[in-house]
Amino acid sequence: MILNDTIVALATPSGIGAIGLIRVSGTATFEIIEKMLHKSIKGKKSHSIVLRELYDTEGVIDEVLISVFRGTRSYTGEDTIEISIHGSDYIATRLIKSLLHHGARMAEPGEFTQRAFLNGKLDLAQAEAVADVIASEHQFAHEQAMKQLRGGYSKDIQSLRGKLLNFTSLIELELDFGEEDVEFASRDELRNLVLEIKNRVDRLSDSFTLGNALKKGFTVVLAGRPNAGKSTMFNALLNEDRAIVSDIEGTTRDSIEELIQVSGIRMRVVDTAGIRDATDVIEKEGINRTFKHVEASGITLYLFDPSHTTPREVSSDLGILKNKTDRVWTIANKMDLFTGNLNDFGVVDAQVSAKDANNVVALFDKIVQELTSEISNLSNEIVVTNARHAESFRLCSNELQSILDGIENSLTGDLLSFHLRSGIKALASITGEIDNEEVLGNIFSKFCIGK
Ligand SMILES: Nc1nc2c(ncn2[C@@H]2O[C@H](COP(=O)(O)OP(=O)(O)OP(=O)(O)O)[C@@H](O)[C@H]2O)c(=O)[nH]1
Ligand SMILES: [Mg+2]
Repeated sequence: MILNDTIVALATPSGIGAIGLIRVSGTATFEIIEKMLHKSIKGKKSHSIVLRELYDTEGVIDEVLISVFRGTRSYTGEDTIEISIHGSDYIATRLIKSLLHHGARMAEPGEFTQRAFLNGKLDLAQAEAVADVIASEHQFAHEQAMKQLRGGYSKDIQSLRGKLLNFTSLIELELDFGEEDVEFASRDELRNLVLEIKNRVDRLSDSFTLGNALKKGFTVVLAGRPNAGKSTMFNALLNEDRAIVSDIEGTTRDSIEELIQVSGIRMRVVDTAGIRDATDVIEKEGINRTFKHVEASGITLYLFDPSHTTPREVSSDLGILKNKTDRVWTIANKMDLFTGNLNDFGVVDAQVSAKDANNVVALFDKIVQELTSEISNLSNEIVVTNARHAESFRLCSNELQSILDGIENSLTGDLLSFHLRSGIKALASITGEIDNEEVLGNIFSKFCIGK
């Protein structure tokens, strides 16, 4: 990666728009733009905006606004200008062509952010958060990306690394004393420290399953016997007649899913074929699909009609479902018709009447509450949503476990130090204190051009 050339890219989508934005960054930024101006912008302070006409050999290209960012005060950490043009592909192409002619080159995807990282404006986890902020389509994803952009667990990681490094140097000092039987690093203290750090790292690592599910949309599967009212609840949630509802058992044969938002959390709700011993091949296939969805669900809501289902049937259904997924809630539906006692049915998590949408929203709020409290229990509301980070936390945790086992078995100092260093390296890779070109290239290539 060459840092001393000047890069250019269109930062807005191509096509017609009120405004288009072209970014230029690098040491020759101001030298290049001066060649296209009749009236210089020399002496314009950082963070000022000037109105100018830009020219190529053919004549005027456009009347533009130029935002000036000097030196380290820019996003990339180097001289940058942002040119706001009239949003036309013709103008953008002609302007970029002229910038290239005067010595700039086209930026690679993510290269502006990569420069920000290489110039120390952002750490790697923050740089990745920039891509997540741009990609975020709902409140949860946006919140997590913003937290990470503002530093997220970067500060935590730094402090954990610092503590581990301290111990590593003490242990390595022991090694210098060779034969002499000295112990600068108290093994008890090391054990406590490693336990504390492992606890934190494990919680972050565990939060990925939930964090990733929430980022992509938390899957809620509606399951139960035919006629339990699954499609009715599905329609109530969407507020439209999306799925066919009828009193004929086996109405829904294929699964249908839709996205909804509940208190800032995106949910993928799946209506499924009712579970029974079907003889029809199509219905059988539908029920197979139901089970596949249950297996992949974040939560499965088991709906039953207490007027037409026995406690024994409910408990048998629950046995099957809980075998396939961890989180199953039991929902008594058609409570408008039921006059008996629910006690015999074991734990019932909610009572609803899907037909009049009674208690349905409250039920989904309850799911959100549970997820929110789980997040805060896991790691102070910061969850890991990035697979690369999750893998590094897992690697670090393994090394920490090896240290704990090692202390137990009086492992020699050099081996303890090896595991300490590997653990530190795993943590460091999250914030980018690594010098692996390939990893870096891979991360930034996923960005869009102009960011
Ligand atoms: N009274 C009352 N009827 C309901 C309620 N929920 C659903 N029903 C009725 O129960 C019948 C079955 O509803 P569906 O939503 O089609 O049931 P399902 O679970 O999707 O059934 P399958 O697709 O066959 O598996 C329909 O006649 C609904 O109108 C409710 O809360 N109260
Ligand atoms: Mg149905």
